[in-house]
Amino acid sequence: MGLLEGRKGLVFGIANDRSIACHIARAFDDEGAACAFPYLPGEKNERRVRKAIEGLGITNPDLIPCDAQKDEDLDAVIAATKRRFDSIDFLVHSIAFADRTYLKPGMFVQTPREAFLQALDISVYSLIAMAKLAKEIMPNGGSIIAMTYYGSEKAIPGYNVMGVAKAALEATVRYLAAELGEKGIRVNAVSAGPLRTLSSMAVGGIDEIFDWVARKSPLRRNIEGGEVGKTAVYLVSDLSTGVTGENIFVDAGYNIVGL
Ligand code: 0WD
Repeated sequence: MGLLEGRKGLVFGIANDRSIACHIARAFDDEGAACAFPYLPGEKNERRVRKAIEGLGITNPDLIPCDAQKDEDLDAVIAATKRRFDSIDFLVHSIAFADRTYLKPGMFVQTPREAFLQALDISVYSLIAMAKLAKEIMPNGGSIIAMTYYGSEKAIPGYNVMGVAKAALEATVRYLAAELGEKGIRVNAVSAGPLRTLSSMAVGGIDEIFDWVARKSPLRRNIEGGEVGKTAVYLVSDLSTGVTGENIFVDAGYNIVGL
């Protein structure tokens, strides 16, 4: 029997088969969980998302269009989820966005207000909005997971406004964990090492980051998506019932080294 047998929930953020959310969905499916998948609306996007999920062997996936900047879309996701599952046990927030013009070394200081607000809205505020709605359909408690990166703590060339967003996201995880704990809802972040996805390719200088991690991390390599998936399983399963408000690094140990 799988570690997540009988559990059901939402996985936000599959864009294609490389998405971290896709690795998480695969690991959840392997452990017996049932997932529904909100995705960024658009015909082309839907085709890619469907293909990625069907590639996991999940036929007829529950796809729910949702632009995380729109409250009405988030409301619709919860309504559809209630119809489908009645209640849920987990929610994975694996979405982020920033205008790539400003994700280049030397461009942080140029970040316009609009790009800043958009990055923080999609990458951070959406977690608060999702948690507010999800708690209504988590009567038995549950687990919420957000994806973050070390650029929240240290200045990583090119990560720029996204680093600011991740710092805010990590603080948001702690405040949500503190407030929702009495409802039995745990909220944690997973800080993944770099992975080649649509989002990470937008970060100028990403190839140098991969090379550096492979040379300098304690494990002397980059991580694999499946390793994030396994940690997400841990955070949703009963193996982690005493864990909330944490930021768990899955980064081959890179964050512990000084040089
Ligand atoms: O190295 C990496 N890839 C790392 C990613 C290291 C550590 C953390 N992360 C984080 C990202 O910051 C993000 O929070 O993991 C999360 C998932 O990112 P990903 O899997 O690397 O990227 P991707 O496959 O592009 O998925 C992110 C998706 C979007 O993709 P695109 O490429 O279409 O922008 O977030 C979704 C969208 O599917 N997204 C939205 N969803 C709903 N509403 C929105 C939106 N407004 N904007 C973006």
